[in-house]
Amino acid sequence: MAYPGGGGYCSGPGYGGAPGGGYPQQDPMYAYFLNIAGQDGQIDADELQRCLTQAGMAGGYKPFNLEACKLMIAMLDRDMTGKMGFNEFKELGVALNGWRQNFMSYDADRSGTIDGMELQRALGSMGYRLSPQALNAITKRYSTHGRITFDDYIACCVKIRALTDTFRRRDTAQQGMVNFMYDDFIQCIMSI
Ligand SMILES: [Ca+2]
Ligand SMILES: [Ca+2]
Repeated sequence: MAYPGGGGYCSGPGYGGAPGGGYPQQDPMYAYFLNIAGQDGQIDADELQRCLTQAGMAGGYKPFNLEACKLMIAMLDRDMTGKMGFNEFKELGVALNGWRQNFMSYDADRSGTIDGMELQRALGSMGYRLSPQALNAITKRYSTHGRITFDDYIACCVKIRALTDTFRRRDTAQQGMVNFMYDDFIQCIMSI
């Protein structure tokens, strides 16, 4: 099997459980959420980018990767609104913490970036079995001057997971092989 089985890291904490019941108004996070979400009470990619940039999540002085924000919203958008509601936002918090801990465990010198080899090791530890060629292509795509920042790392993790899930759904025999029609292939790739 070329990819992590049985749900991969999405079966970790924060996934699968029913979103917290009760009244969101009583949740201390709710005011913070509303402050980011603005009038419509939903967080879109621009709002999420602003929030994560202000929280210093991108490291350095650049804004948080907007592509990563879009990917994260799409990943957690259970009610298909295209934006992030309160429960989805809380799930994101859990996922972000997991990625951050994972990222920092590879960032030995605490520079806020990891190198290509470390990214490849991280992907391996998530269960992805990829050829050196595939790993090199990923590293090239997500690094800047050989270094990978946290937000680029997230973009990479979310995308490889989403594409793997899409592939796995079509790989009914679980053999790591699928026949794609051109139009279907484009739909899969372009919607992520
Ligand atoms: Ca909003
Ligand atoms: Ca939503």
